[in-house]
Amino acid sequence: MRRMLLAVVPAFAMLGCGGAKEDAAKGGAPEQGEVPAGAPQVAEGGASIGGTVKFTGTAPANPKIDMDEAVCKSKHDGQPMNPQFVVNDGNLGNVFVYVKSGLPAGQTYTAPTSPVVLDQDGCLYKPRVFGVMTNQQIEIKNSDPVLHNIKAVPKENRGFNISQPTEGMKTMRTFAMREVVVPLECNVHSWMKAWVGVLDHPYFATSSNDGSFKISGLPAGTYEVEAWHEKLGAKTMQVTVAADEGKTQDITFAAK
Ligand SMILES: [Cu+2]
Repeated sequence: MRRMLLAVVPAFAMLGCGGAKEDAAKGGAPEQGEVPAGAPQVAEGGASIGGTVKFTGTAPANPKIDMDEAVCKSKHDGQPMNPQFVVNDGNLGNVFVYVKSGLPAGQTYTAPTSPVVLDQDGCLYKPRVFGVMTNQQIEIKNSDPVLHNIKAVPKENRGFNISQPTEGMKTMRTFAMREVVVPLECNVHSWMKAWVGVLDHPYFATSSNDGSFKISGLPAGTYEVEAWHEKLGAKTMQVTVAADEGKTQDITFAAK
């Protein structure tokens, strides 16, 4: 079975600048922030499952945030909203899509060496929904000059509770066990919530603001794929891909 570095090499190839070789010489690790949060780096096979997460019906209005932190409020255009529903032209963002079962038995996958960055910015988590591999570093950083307290409340994993009182603080954490999803919350700001899907393989994605998602590097097979949304719950489907097939699999959630 082929083994390839998917995200690192193409990312540098696209840059087309002299920096790529220097970075490669340092071990190929990209600068922080170059790899999208949760992007798998190591993958097998050439098939992909991608498409658009759609939303039908009328999404509930996102709640207004009573943000008393002026420095956070100043980072928002107007009234800060709690982005529970990211709906654009009938497409739904912040849906965690992942392969739930069907991968070859006994196959193990190595976590990327680059961390996934979870930022606290404008008293919101960015990203709000993301994936990480087991034992992959999560870099939790505070971009606000206010106290945040990050608490993980998993069921399978060891939780944590971290205080980050100053701007620029960074703390690294990992989760050892597969768990979809682990809730994260801030004990200072009740509206601050994030969710991380922890998987022992790299086949996951989070839908963008336009609803699009893509899971790449899959071997041929029949997979149980699950899509999870913080308010709408989970949906599972069976998807079969042939070797090197780019399968389009749209997913539809309906208003409750
Ligand atoms: Cu906070």
